[in-house]
Amino acid sequence: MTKPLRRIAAALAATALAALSLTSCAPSYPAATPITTNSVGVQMNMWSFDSIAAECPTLATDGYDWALVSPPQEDIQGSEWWDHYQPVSYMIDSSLGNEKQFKAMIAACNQVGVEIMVDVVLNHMTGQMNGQGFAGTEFTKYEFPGLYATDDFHSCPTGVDQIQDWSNVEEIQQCELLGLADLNTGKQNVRDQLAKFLQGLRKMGVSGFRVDAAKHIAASELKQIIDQLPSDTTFIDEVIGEQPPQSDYYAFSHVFSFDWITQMHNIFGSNGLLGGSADQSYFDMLSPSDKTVTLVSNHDTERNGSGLTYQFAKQFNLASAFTLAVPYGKPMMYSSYAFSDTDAGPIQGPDGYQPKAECVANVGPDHGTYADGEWVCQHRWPAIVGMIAFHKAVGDAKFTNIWQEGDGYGFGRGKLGYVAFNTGDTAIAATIKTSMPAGTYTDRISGSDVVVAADGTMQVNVASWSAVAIDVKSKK
Ligand code: LM2
Ligand code: CA
Repeated sequence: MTKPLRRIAAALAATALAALSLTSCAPSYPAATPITTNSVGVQMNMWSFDSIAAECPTLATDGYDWALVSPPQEDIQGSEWWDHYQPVSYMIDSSLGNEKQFKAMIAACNQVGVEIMVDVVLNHMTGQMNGQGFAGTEFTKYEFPGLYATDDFHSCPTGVDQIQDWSNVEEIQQCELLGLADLNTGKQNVRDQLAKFLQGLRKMGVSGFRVDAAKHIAASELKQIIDQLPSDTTFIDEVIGEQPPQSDYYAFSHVFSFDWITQMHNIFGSNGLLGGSADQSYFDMLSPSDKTVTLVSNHDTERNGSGLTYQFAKQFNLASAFTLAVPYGKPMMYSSYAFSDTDAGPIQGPDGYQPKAECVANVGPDHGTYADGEWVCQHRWPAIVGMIAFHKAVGDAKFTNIWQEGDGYGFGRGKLGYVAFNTGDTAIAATIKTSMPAGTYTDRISGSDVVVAADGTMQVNVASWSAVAIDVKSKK
């Protein structure tokens, strides 16, 4: 090479190198779609990675945009579901599956357009004094090899390890929840370790996170962890109770609405307060719609009596349909397994891993009784699937044409949809005024025809503990 040529070559190489180092400085994260009021998620509680991978085509067909996976990291050994909330390392290996299966799940789901959200336990490690984790990691309560040493954990300012005063934010955040070793998220190295865990998951193709026990982490410290993730990452924080207020977390996260869980339990669990609860002025009193994930139940409320469950099938079914019907929040459905012992996890194989989940036959609220460990598959219940389509068809159209008659309650969503609920024990035959264009529609719940007359009225027969729902996309 001649001198000038060599110089040009060197210059070119330098530019290429600069370009390369520029791109390698920019984080190499796959793109994620932040959740919106139009998207629908589902918590696949304690579903194994292989099972979720197999279910994703069905989830996609049914209109689900994202699925929440139970905590995937190495946990303590045992058969209880709650072992998964006691991390001992950030290796992906537990009864739910290993890292290879985890990645295969993400690929299978992403391929059909279902994004994966992961439940992450950042506040604490295990509460066990010592032991060996699922993948063989040896630990003591405050020593986790390669991750944390004793001074990486909070020492509770009261001198008693456990949280005692649940109105004191400092205690809530710096003392131990249920005796679980409380990470000192005030320390940079601890935050970096947690961020590294999340970055690793995000790089594998995870789109976002449920932050377990988020209220037990100071908002300013959680923000510093979240700031280390790309801005298209979705965060949904678990902030329950009065202190600290959920609003502390709005600037960088969504929150779950525990008020919504309570409300659904009140309305559908007892005796139809339905009317007054479904109007705009009620929603205005709740957390901001755009920041809120609405849900009927989760793995905790399903067990502690505060939320509806598959055992109250018709109520759970209608409450889920209602959550999808209203112009409030970003809905997350719930799917789980049957249990009589609140500690019991799903059935495990001899190697400790869960066998593949299979939905019960005759999936739906009329299934009847379940054997322990059977997969209820609420996410496939016909009314829920029907209302996902309704939810997407009506977008953010406002309430119109409210109808109320005995245990019947209905509302329109602008000119885009109409839904009527019946929480009574007898069917209601009614003529309801809508703003829908005249024509014949398919009821999203029963599949029968519904005719809207030229004046917008429809004659419907709303079955006991059911609903009738039509929308522009179900017009024949
Ligand atoms: C959560 N959100 O803030 C989870 O949604 C909830 O399911 C977790 O509790 C909790 N926070 C901690 O992540 C569950 C379960 C507890 C269980 C913990 C830890 O509801 O019962 O506590 O996971 O596995 C268990 C024992 C408890 C014991 C504790 C520590 O049930 O008696 O406390 O482990 O050894 C002494
Ligand atoms: Ca804490």
